[in-house]
Amino acid sequence: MTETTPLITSPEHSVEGFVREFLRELNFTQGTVLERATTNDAYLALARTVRHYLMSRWIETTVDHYRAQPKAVAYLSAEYLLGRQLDNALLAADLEEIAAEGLASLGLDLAELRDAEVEPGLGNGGLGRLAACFVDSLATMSVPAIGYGIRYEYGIFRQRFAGGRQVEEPDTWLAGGAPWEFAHPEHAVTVGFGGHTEKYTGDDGVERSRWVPGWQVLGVPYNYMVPGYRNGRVNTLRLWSARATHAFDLQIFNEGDYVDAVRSRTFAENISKVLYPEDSTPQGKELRLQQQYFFVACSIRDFVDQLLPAGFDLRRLPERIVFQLNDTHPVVAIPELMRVLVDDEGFGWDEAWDVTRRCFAYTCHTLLPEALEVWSVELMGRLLPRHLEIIYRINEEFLAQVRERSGGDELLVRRMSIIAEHPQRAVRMAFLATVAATRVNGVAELHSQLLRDKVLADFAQLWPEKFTNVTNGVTPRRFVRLANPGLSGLITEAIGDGWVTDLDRLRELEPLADDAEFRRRFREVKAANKGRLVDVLRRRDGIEVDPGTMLDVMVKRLHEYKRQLLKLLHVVTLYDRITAGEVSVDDVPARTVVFGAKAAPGYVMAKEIIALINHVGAVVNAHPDVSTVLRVAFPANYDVTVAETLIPAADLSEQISLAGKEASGTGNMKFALNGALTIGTDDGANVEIRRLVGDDNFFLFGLTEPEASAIAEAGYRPSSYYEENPGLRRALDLVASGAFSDGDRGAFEPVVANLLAEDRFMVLADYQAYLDAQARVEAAYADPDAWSRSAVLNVARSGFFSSDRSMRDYLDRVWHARPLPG
Ligand code: 26W
Repeated sequence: MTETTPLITSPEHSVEGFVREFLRELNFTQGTVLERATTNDAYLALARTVRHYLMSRWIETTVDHYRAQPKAVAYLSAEYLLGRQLDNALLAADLEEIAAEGLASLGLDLAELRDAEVEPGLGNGGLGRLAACFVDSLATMSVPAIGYGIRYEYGIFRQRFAGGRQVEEPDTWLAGGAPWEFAHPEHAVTVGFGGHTEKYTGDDGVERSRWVPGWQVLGVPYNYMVPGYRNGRVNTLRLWSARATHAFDLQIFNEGDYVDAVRSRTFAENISKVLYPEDSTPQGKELRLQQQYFFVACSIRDFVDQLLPAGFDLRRLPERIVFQLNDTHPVVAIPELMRVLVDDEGFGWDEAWDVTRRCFAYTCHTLLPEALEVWSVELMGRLLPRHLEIIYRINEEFLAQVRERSGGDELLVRRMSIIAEHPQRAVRMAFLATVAATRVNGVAELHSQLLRDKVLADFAQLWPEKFTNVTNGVTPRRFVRLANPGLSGLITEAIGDGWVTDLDRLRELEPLADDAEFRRRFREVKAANKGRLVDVLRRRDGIEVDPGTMLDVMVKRLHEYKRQLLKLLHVVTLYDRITAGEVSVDDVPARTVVFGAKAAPGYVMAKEIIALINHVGAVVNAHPDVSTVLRVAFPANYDVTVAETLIPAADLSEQISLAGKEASGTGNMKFALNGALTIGTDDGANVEIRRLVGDDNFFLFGLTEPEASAIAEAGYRPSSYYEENPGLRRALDLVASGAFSDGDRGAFEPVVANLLAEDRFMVLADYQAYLDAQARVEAAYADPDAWSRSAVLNVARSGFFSSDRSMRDYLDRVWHARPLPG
């Protein structure tokens, strides 16, 4: 901001100033007094007070960006797993101590108010959390950027267990109030759906087509602050909420059909009602496509109308914006921009395409073929008839290029066509994104290589320069500085606090790995974090965990490719060996295996596996001998807030997916940065973690991707491993025997049967290697000092996995934009 007077004056940065602001909020906004205030009153007043300290930065950032008209980044994501906002805002505003002291002077406890916040669970897992880390880094790096998404009324379901089985409950995250959002109905956008297109001749004599939507909804923007870390910048996250264009149809109402009168209203509002809880297998539901088109149409209109100066020449749009497509979910933005340029702005097709194909970049986050979204031509044509026309034309021109470059190789044409002919005519969104984007990237080196070599091989052949890699990262502000204050203090004491915004500085810790005193203090911090976790799990879930045990943690969505079953077979094997007297409890280091995982409600096998984990856990925890050295804990409703307490307490991080299936993983990075050692396969970002922390500080096991695909190629016979490996056979037989289901042999028969018959993700093939690696873990854990030396090296060598570094890579390799410091 130039030297002109600040637009607004922030409250005084002092305990007195803070208390004054807080009481004003409590009295005048919350409408109550301290003596009568509920915890929620106090929390809402606190949140608004902190907002006030960030407001001037927010407005200055917005005004600066508008004045400077720099190249900006618009991150289009259907999911943002933000986590709680209070602590991050206090950190950004450097208000932690002042707030704690100010509240204490009023007899209020910051920790208690902190727990009153319900985290916005507007995402499923990795992809959603990554988006949240990325917008945090863009703000902290002063990059002109805006996140666009959907303000779901209900986020990811709340998970609870009944008889060990997952039960889903609606996520009423807005019920207690939403102090971090700012509604702007005055900037609402009208979005069309359905209807038909009609041809007409433009006054330039050109044959044109226009869309006549069948119905419309209003998109109301809600702005959220994205505060940079103490850099005076606050970026915006704009989430769209659907509203009916008119409250209700008075005409119909007067005719007495009240339900019908409000029908269109509920119909419209359904669009942003709830997050789809799937994170791998699209259900192809119409409402999902409505959600996708709704938020991208609002976002493109909003950017052109609100962020570009009036009369801006849209031919120069690529100089002002890059739309980053977070997986295929926002890809309908491509035909939408074409529609706006051709139909609304009167551009010619080629002109419009020349602009559009320079405005988008696409990140793919998966390797599972079933996770790549396709929309039937029937549905696309019914919901978005004009967009289907545009997609057909894009495909036509693209295939002409393919024919020309391949000398008319029709097989290649059919293989690369954006329109799949089988099993039904459908639009392949990943192909549309790849054709239109300037850059296509995977989220870890191995993943990006597999995209080039397998998933999008034909396209990488055609446009090798388009394909790049940007390895994921996580924000050190939330996942180290906030989640692990003990470790943060230790690091800052040793190397200063520059690491919070320059994580490569962690390298300076390396020599301290050889410092016995530093190692002792590191172990002390880990022990304290374990103590904190024990309290949280007891209070939250009534789960008793012994802090003196090795905490072996596996937290991520429940999916067969992530192989929670392999971890469970290890538990069953240990149980079997101890109960069979093969192993004495004295020779086994005491271990607590902690699971955290939600299953998509429609994913039957995943829900069976959750039930099996809970049933095995119940038997293990109740066994008089086994439970002295082995426990299973499965806190329900794993979310960002649980992760922030669990990860800093972990000793062992389970990253055991079948090689070639996990695109990257980001939990693996959070564990390494918090001083846990990883047991893992050479999959996703594990490969880069192992390379950086060193083989001695990583427990590698299992098939590599080439080995696994060779076995699959040759024909994988899981039962052969059952026949040849007695330990494996006994473990599977134990499950099949009903030992963990009160003798009911049928209870988990489907799980065992699938492993013996199909085992798509080769749990049985990697079983022995995994057991052997766990034996190495036990041997290593027997020497706490050596273990902590390895752990310190993991922290020191994991600075690369900062989402700030990921943003630098995107800025250099994909966006060609740069920060605009305050
Ligand atoms: C239902 C459709 C669907 C399909 C895929 C919904 C959501 C997805 C996401 C792409 C799944 C996802 O979250 N992928 C994860 O993305 C992370 C961030 O890049 C990676 O670290 C994980 O490896 C990847 O599984």
